[in-house]
Amino acid sequence: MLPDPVGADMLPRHGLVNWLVAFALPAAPLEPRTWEADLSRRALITGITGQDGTYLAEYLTAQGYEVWGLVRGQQNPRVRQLRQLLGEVRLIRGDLLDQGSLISAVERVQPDEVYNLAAISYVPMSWQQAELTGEVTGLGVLRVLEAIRVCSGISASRSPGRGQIRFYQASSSEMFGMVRESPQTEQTPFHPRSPYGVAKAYGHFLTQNYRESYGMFAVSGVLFNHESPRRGAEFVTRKISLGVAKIKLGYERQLRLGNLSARRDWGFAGDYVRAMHLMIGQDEPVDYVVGTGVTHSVEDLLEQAFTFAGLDWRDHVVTDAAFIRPAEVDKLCADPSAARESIGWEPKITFEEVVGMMVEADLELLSSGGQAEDWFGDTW
Ligand code: NDP
Ligand code: GDR
Repeated sequence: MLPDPVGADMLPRHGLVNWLVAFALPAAPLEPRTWEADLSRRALITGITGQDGTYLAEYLTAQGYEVWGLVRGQQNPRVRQLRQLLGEVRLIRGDLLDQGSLISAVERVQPDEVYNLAAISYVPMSWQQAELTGEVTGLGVLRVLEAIRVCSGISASRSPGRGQIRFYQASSSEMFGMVRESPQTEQTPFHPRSPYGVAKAYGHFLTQNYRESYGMFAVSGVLFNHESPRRGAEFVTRKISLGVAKIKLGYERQLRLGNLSARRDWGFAGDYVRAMHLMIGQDEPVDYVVGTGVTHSVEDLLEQAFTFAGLDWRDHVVTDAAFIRPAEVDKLCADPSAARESIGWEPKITFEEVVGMMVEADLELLSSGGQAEDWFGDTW
């Protein structure tokens, strides 16, 4: 292995050996591993520094996996936080914009499972940087699938073997957009309403296409909104939980928001990473819709969060046209019955519980002198 040029602050709290940052190595043939029989499975997670990446890494580590995470950039500031959360995860450099880096990562890690969670995931940003969103959130899926295909020696005339690398794609309810029916199922057609939704639809169909073209074990989870205290500060749930904490502690008086009547099916991120693992462990690759089946408005969310802290949202919330999107998704609601019946997935944490958890965590964070990750608070 090449020497580690990473600064000392990237070294693990719990030992250098565990915190292995690997680099491109010469090509080595992949050894087939048997999913069912091998207890020490190896997972590669793209997007490990994001909300879901951290929960998934914790979950898989607890299941006995050796977990590797793909990290982009020379000095990614989120690595420090990741280190505090997850001492045992190994990191490898790579970027969804760089095909060679993904091939090197797959060659180096030789994973049994690849979870592609990396994306530009903030919907408003997808209008500001539509081309980049297409490159990362859309074409990035192609590059990860190609890395797996090339490293596994799969082609139109050579099918994957028994110990093939399994692939999970983070698809999104945003693909339903202007919904054709409610609740949404695996059969509901897509009508995306943002460049992000369009890019996700490309990744979704491409995953299906690689399954059908090459026989690869490739599944997509069509996940509805899921939240947690680790949610980025730009998303509405966290913007509200942080806003409540700032108002309660006297740092601010107002919270500026966009469309309060939008409705979403909000769940807890920790529950949703279990669904990812269940989907990748199926006998056959089948896509599922994953959500709670219950929908709430942004106004309901405000009521829940402010009341939790003993406040009335009507005294503090200001609607600001700058946060209204060029095209909105008005209402999303999952029908998760197929996932429940086929893979036994059910959410454990309710909307009320996750909102309470987030407000509590932000009150604690800010009152102990901590800060949320910087977000420069731009409008769409
Ligand atoms: P986050 O925005 O929290 O995380 C996104 C991750 O993608 C970060 O780790 C980020 O890394 C990484 N990333 C961005 N660009 C690149 C790139 N060019 N190369 C490599 N990595 C990159 O998202 P979530 O954890 O919330 O969501 C995970 C996935 O699930 C995303 O694909 C999202 O679109 C999808 N999804 C999420 C839902 C939700 O409600 N959370 C619902 C449905 C789908 P860095 O730290 O370097 O920026
Ligand atoms: P979403 O989540 O777009 O559904 O995408 P977000 O929390 O950004 O918005 C949810 C709804 O709240 C309304 N809203 C606001 N949103 C934000 N961010 N800021 C505001 O001030 C505000 N005011 C009102 C929005 O208009 C919207 O209707 C999330 C992301 O995680 C995607 O990556 C993922 O695919 C989908 O969920 C499922």
